[in-house]
Amino acid sequence: MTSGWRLDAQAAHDALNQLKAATRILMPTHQNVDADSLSSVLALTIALRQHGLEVVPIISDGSLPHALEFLPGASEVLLYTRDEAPEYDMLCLADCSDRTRLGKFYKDDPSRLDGRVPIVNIDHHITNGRFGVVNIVEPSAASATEIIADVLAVWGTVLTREIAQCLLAGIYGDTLGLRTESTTSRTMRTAADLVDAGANPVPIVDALFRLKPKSSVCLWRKALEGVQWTGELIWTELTEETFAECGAQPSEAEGMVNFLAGTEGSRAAAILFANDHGWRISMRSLPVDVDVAAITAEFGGGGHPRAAGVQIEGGEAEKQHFLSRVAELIAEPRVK
Ligand SMILES: [Mn+2]
Repeated sequence: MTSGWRLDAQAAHDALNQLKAATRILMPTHQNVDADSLSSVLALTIALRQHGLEVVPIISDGSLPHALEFLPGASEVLLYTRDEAPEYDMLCLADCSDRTRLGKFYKDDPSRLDGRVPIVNIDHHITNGRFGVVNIVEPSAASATEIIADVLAVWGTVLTREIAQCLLAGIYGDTLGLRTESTTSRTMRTAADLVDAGANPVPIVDALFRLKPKSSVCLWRKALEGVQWTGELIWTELTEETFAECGAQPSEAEGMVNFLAGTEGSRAAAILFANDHGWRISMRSLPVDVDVAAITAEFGGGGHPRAAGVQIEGGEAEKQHFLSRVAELIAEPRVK
């Protein structure tokens, strides 16, 4: 696939000027933090400190997944709610398509994101609400970190080995190791430049795709035992009890939906995470004519054409309605 985007250099300059006006910048991850989110935050934190700014990185819903502990600087990140958020007069968000993506940090006090504290918004989701004073939104970029690599070049940031390692981890995380449809030649060139700057793909591949705790095997076994089909939708459900029985963290289920999405006879895959008000649903598709961003948008969710999510409120009836509606939407057009 060819590369279809070019960074708006003026927006990148504007972002740095905004950030320079702050006394302290708070940089929260999105909820269910993943490699792209945390790597974006860590790379920007190191970069902005290099430019003399005070930055506090914080994980917005309280837990750092074990698989992300290898990232340079990860051990210093605050964990909201274990740690108090400090005073701040600027927010810098990366990889957040909307403000509710900030999970508990948002829910505890939505006024935090009402714009009174200016927001610099860097993202690659097509559904991004452009809620910042500066918005750098490039839906053709494979990851937020791919955009940040270009932003740092405009800023004149010295690309240290630590920054390069974070950025490459973010790109690998969102592209499953340069394997997704979103991966362009540009993504690959950026990845290659990061390796030239000292990034090492080996620990990234090990941490993100190979090493796993025993609890993950327990969780995957239960999830696979529970696999069901609604039409051409393959899905399974995970409850908080299942996570507790296995001693597993929510992040340990992240790869499962990608695994299911490759199943012969399916057109889309879903994992339903039961919570106290319904289900958080993560969806994937392989066929290019199945747009899960559009499908989840019908229920108030969003994301990318091949990877998206949505929260369904209610009980068993709402769940069944969602499943059968999705099955209807993904059904292969029959040739007459
Ligand atoms: Mn991302």
